[in-house]
Amino acid sequence: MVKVRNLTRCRACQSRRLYQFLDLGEMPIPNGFLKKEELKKPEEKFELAVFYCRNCGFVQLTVVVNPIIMFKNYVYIPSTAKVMMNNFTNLAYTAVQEVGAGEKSLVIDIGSNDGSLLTFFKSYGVKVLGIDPAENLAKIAIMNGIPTECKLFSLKTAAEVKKKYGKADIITATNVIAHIDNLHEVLGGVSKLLSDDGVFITEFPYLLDLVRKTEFDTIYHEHLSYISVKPWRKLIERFGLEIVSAQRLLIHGGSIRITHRKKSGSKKIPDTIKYLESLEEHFGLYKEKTYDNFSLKVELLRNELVSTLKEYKKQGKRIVGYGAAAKGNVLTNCFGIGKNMLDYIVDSTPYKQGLFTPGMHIPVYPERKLLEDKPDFALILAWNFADEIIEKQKAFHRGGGRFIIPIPKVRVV
Ligand code: DWN
Repeated sequence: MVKVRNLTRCRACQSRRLYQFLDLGEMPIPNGFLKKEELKKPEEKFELAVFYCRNCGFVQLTVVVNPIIMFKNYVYIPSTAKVMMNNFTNLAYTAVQEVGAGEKSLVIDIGSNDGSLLTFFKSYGVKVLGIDPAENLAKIAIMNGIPTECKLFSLKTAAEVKKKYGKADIITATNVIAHIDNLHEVLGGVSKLLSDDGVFITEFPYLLDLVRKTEFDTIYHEHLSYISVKPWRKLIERFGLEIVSAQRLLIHGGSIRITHRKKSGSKKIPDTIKYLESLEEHFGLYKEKTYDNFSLKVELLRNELVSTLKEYKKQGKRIVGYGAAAKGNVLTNCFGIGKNMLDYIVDSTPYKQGLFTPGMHIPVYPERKLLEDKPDFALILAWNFADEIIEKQKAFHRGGGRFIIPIPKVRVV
């Protein structure tokens, strides 16, 4: 199996005019958690660096790690966060209203994970189908009554699904578009699978938020692309689709929900799209200088966070991590924050507890350890859920425990 390939052309426009602006070093895949007995084995590391496409503005990793390595057995589930479940409730409601879905309607979720989103759709009486390559999660979804095809989505999968289930009235893809290498094939498949009056709704982290809030740790091997509206619009129009609306979301450090329909022939670009594209221009998303400045801001953040942690360690303080997130594994590996600084990490995901983080080999424990052990500080590695976590751990806070939030700036609360 080819484990990794170098990107030579832009994933969106195929241009070779790629400008590398950030190199975070070599590190293991971000959800490559290890069992105790695996710690002694050599760990595969892959380059983590980023290109800006001078032709269309699409931002993407310099290498593509084989998705089978990353997604065959997957430990990320969105259902650990109330914020995500609230977002799914809203997405299902909005989509059903948009197309007036009923019991004859079919909703397909690409990257359906454990079926959480489709469970909300199912409550409207529509037919649902999940498509996801993670065997472990597909099993859970099926057990929860969500029919799921366990495979990667592609033109071939789209043809098979259309033959077996018919066209879809709603196709969703939340936090999966950024993970897809063969975007052209997937968008071709969506276009074939979507009914003429159907909607295709995507949600992905928004490049404008990533750049403005220095969210460098959301750059990892699972996220092949970092997307802004302008290059995305140009790309989807090649597949007979058009954007009908876009909505910025607070989740995952700042995301964007984009609703598409089949091209209606009108050349009119919705005002929200025009506004977002002008905002992207205003913040320099289509200038190389912006990305050079971004790299500098990452260095400043590294110095600020590491010196803060070192100072507390010098004072004899005990610090732990909170949230064994993929982004946390990037931050700890990139900044060299290991067991010398974090005694352990607590996390609510059952599949991660008892394991060790990739690269830094920091042990992961259930959340209850925080109150049992009462360290001085908890570094919130899942900073995108800081409010939810601090609310949940009020007792730790009232007992004198302090939280360190690393992004967008180092803050102690
Ligand atoms: O795209 C992706 C994003 C959406 O999610 C995936 N490729 C991978 C994943 O990235 P992540 O692992 O950085 O996602 P999260 O959801 O930000 O990770 C949060 C972590 O924090 C989870 O392991 C769960 C944990 N958590 C916790 O321990 N207590 C979360 C909450 C809200 C909590 O209260």
